[in-house]
Order: sequence, then structure tokens, then C-alpha cells
Amino acid sequence: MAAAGSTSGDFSDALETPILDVEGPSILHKISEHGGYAYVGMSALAAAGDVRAAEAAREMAWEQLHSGPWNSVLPIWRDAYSMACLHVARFHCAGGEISEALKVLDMGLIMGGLALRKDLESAIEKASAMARKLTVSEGGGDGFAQAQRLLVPQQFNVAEALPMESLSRKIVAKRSALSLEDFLHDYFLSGSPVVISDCMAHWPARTKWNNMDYLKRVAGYRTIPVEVGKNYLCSEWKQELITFSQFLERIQSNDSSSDGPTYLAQHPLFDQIQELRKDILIPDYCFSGGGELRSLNAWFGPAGTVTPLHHDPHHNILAQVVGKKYVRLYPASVSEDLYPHSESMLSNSSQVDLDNIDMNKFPKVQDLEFVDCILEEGEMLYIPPKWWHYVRSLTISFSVSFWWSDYRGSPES
Ligand SMILES: O=C(O)CCC(=O)C(=O)O
Repeated sequence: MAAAGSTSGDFSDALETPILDVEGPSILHKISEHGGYAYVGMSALAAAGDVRAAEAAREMAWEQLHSGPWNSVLPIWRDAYSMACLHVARFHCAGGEISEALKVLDMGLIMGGLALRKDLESAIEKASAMARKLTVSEGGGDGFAQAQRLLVPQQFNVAEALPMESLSRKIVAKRSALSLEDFLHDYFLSGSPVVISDCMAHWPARTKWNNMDYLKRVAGYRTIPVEVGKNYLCSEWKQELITFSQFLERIQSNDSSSDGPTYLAQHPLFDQIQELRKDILIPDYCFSGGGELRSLNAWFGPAGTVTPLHHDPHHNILAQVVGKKYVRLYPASVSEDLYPHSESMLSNSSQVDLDNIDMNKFPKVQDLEFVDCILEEGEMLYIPPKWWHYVRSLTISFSVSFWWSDYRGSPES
């Protein structure tokens, strides 16, 4: 994709901020009540056209967001951060720096508060349309004129090593086009996992997400948070913010370098990128139990990503849109024998590394019953609440998880 770095296209009036225009004074008032006078001063200068003040205000709000644990940050500072992002993006837009504007607006969405979210979203929509136009006019094509570049070739090469004893015990039951009634009766009510095949052929994502050009076109300039490293339990693990295009290049080049794979994991991508949200449908199964949908997350990465053994409090449908994954599941009844971490933050994760089990430290694991499967492209896996799961991608893989609670709500994890 050609860089839409700077352009002569007129974008100066594209960034309308109707909510900021109305709510701005009251947000600033609250910030000054919390001692943020310097921010308020800079923000006023930014609104009057001072670029450096806009950057300074954004920096100040950023510092506040990083002043302690995330849940201790005053919500008003998140709105202050969104406000400053809108100011900074406006200057980038006026200068024709569309990709810079998009980066700043995405940071506002990812890190900012809810008050100005609609302004951020509509600015992103406009800036994305402008970026696409520029890409076409600069000769990048619209991605459909050329032969499709597939993320995952039709022939899979599953060379990844699986944990010991994989696929040698009980395989997860598989049902084709399972009716809602049978799902409820045979699996949901008894709390048993099941793989459901032939249930998502109608999703636009099934034809679109394996196409590199499509993904670049709808999301290439967007900034996303990724995880880099073997997995979140390892000390060298880190998080980075990169553009979707950079991410696609990394996973295509199969460069898991010394840092380990780059994984877009457990990210509410579909709240952030509306075009991708349109490509998926909420499975009817997620309405079982009369509760509510809690979150939709994307899991997108190269072959070899590992989500270590852990459990979640919600019902989960893990939908495999592109590529395939190995999944191993242990019932909640064996929790104690899986040696959960003692720190509360990690108490839903096991200390056992299934890829390299230390039998001296964790002797009970060896004899535990588990079920496992290879989750193929186009299949969904139902994971009941509290079931432990370990997930390894066997190819480039793009999955979506749907978490929901039943009428009782969900127990704390
Ligand atoms: O696909 C993965 O890597 C992990 C998925 C997962 O843990 C979940 O959906 O809860």
C-alpha cells in the first residue's frame, strides 16, 4: 500500500467534532477541578490553532494515563486524552498527513474515554476513506484488480510440534450444523465442549479475511496493539502498537525472530474497525442461557502462537475464520491438579507449560483426562465457563471469540 504520508488533497474541513464542540467546556471544567490547569491551558491554545500546544496537551494526558495502575486512572483523563487526540489529528488532517491522523485517532480509541468516542469514530471513517482514495490515486490499486494474495495457501503445512500425547486421548465431539435446541440440550446444559462445523459459511469474513489486499484496504493504516513473545506468562513478553499493514507484513514474512511471534490477541478489534465487524455474525448459540454478550475479541497471528493453559468465567464460542488451531481442554473439576498461579492477576492461568512439562514440579498433570481437537477453518468450538484451555495456531490463523454470560451472570474468574 502506498503511503498516504502527505497529499495535496483538501482534507482541512474533514474532521468535524460535534460532540467535542458541545461537551468540550464541561470536560475541561472537570479536568481543572482535578488540578489539570496546565492541560486546560494547552487545550485552549490547541483549539485556537496552536499545533505544539495540542501535542503538549496530548503528552500531559498520556502521562496521566500512565501515572499508576490502569483502574486507578481518573476517567476524565481518558476523555482528556481523546480530546487532545482529536486536536492533534485535526492538525495532521489540515496538513494532509492522513496516516498520521489515523494513528492518533486510533490511539484515542484504544486509550481514551467514552465521551468523545463517536467523534473519533466518524473522524476515522472519513480519514480512512481519504487514505483509500489516495492509495488508489497513487497507484496502489484497490486490491481487487489484481490476483488475490492469500494469507493462508490452500495446502496447509502443519509442521508445528504439539504438546505430548496430543490427539491420543478423547477428541472433542464434532457436530455438523448443530441446531440450537441440540446445542442447548446436548452441550450447553451439561457444560460440555463441542466443535460445530458447517455453521459459518455465510459470514463475509470466510471469503474476505484470507485476502491480504482486502485486509490492507480496510485496515492497513489502523493502529493495533499486539503481543510479542512466546506467551503472556514469559518475562520477555511485551506489547507494541503497530499498524495493521506492518502486522500483516510480519506474519507473512514468518519472521518470529528472536523476540517470538507477534500476536493480535484478545483485542476488541471489531469495536475499533467497523468494516471488519460487518464481516462477522453473532452465532445464535451465544443467546443460550438468557444472559448477555460480554465481548467479541480477535485472535490473529502467524503459525506457532500459544495461548497458555487458562480458564475464563464466560461461555465462549471460538470461531475459526482463517487457518487452523490445536486446542486442548481440561474440565474445571481438575483445576487444583493444574497448579494455578497463586497471584490473583494470574490465578486463572496454570503454572504448567504444556509444551515443556516439568514432571518433578507438576507430577499430577500427567494422568489428567483431557479432550483436544484440531479446530479447522470454518468451525466453531464451544468452551464452557471455567474449562481450562490451551491453544496453539498451526498456520497463520484468524479467530474470533464470543464470550457471553447466562442469566445468572458470570462468576468472577
Ligand atoms: O485462540 C487463542 O489463542 C486463545 C483463545 C482463547 O483463549 C479464548 O477464546 O478464550
